[in-house]
Amino acid sequence: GHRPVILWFTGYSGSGKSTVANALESALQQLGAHTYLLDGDNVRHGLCKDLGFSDADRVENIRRVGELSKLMVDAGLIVLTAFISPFQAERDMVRNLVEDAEFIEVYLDTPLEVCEQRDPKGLYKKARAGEIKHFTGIDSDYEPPQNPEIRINTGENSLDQSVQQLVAYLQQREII
Ligand code: GGZ
Repeated sequence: GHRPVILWFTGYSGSGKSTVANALESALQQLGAHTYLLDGDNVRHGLCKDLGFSDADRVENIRRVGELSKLMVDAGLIVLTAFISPFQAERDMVRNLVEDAEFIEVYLDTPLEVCEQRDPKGLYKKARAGEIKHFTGIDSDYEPPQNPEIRINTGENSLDQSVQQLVAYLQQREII
């Protein structure tokens, strides 16, 4: 069994949010937990397809994802979300939608230089060239979490180590 929670991943593009969240989801499913992973791939083409990357659109994106996550927690799932979610106010808003014990902020504290070096989709290069506007870390803000439950630097830790850190935390909190 497990307790329903939101595992809210936040960090720059290329920081490892989706990679770590996907690997953690597999590990949780192997333990028999019922999970759902929300990210840009399954949200920005549907529920949020009217939204872009202005500050206001990001705020609305996170508001919708937060409300959806709350419903999924009410349904008993472990919800993993992988959005940049650059602003503390919106992350706190989601935290306040659910019980204290049901929100776990996971900060992918991978330095911007490492994310830009990885540049898996070539987006940083385009942002530097001015071909993409309002790119997080280049010409759009990212507010680091003030009090994240978990901090992970994927520049210094392997994927297995990151997943282990999260699984150990969830076991210690008796969530799984
Ligand atoms: C940031 C952008 C932008 C801009 C497109 N700024 O690495 P990716 O490609 O796959 O993940 C990024 C994703 C960010 O969407 P989110 O929904 O997570 O953002 S937020 O939480 O701020 O609403 C990136 C791609 O979309 N992308 N343009 N200008 N990321």
